[in-house]
Amino acid sequence: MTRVVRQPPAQPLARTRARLEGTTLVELTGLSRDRLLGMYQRMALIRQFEEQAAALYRAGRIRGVTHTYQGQEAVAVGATWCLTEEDYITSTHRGHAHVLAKGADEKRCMAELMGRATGYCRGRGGSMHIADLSRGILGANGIVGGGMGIAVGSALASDLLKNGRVTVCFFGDGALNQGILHEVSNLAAIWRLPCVFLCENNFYGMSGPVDNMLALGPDGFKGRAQAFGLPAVECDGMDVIDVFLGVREGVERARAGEGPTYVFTHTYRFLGHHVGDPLTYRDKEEPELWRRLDPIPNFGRLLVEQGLASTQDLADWDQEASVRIAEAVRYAESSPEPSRDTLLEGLFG
Ligand SMILES: Cc1ncc(C[n+]2csc(CCOP(=O)(O)OP(=O)(O)O)c2C)c(N)n1
Ligand SMILES: [Mg+2]
Repeated sequence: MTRVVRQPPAQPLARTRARLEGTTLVELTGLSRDRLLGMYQRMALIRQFEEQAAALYRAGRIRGVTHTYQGQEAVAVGATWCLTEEDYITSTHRGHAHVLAKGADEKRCMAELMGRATGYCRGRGGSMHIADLSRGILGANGIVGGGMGIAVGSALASDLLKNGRVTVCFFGDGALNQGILHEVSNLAAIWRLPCVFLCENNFYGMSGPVDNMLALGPDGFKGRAQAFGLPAVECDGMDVIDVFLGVREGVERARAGEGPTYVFTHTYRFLGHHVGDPLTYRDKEEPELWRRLDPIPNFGRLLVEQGLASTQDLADWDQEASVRIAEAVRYAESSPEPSRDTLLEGLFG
């Protein structure tokens, strides 16, 4: 197996900075100042949630397996910032961030991770199974590629009901090799369903580097979409604005009845595949290189340069995020475990 040190893009937010020549962030994105600041605040909340989830898992206070998302926050937030509350997402085994970005409550998420009755799935799903249908969150999923059929089913329902809702299907580079992807891409393309296939290429599936796992033609990732006659966009997954602009193209196309789009984001998970991963397959130098592109402080600096926030604001929002997550942990720990008499509830067969 080859072990290459993957070089990150030379400059953080390079694509956004290039687009900002002669304009402002508000003009470039069409987002209000509050929405732009909200991107930073949500990414900070997700980072704190993930740091706490990892610490709690290591301390034995969360059972099962936990996959965290530090480094990839720009993808979840950039993508969901294109959506309305009524739109849908499907998520993955690395899904805490997707659901938090779509507006899930951090207290109920933390309670789910800790197996408590107040969690989104009453403590029965755990880290990989958080759903909140009231916010269009159709579920994280422990099966790689498991969200894809659900996403296209949801897009078909929206198409039949003509309700104008779009579904964003999050999945990893590893899921690009799942058979279901080909089935649903074909169907969604033929029926021009309103969905966006959002690939988070973090360069590894479990312990397998993407170079050893993924056969790509001369057009790289986009070639996969071209095979279905679908348009594709490639984004810097460490740049929340670049992700937002890329996914928005897909969402607009879907809403206009023009069918699905593939969005390939290139991003990086700073930590292991799961908490406790010994990371023997990755060079130690590599995450350090990518940390220079950390999507949160780099976006914070841009907000300050744009005159939208002060460094003190950023520090305050980081602090607020850690207070909210500490409260979420307290809420979860003071919640009861599911009682024995509910053991048979929610079973189908
Ligand atoms: C169908 C299926 N096969 C294998 C697994 C075991 N597994 C869990 S995560 C994972 C790697 C997924 O990689 P990727 O899609 O790139 O997501 P990432 O972990 O990088 O976020 C594998 C193989 C699984 N959960 N489901
Ligand atoms: Mg991956």
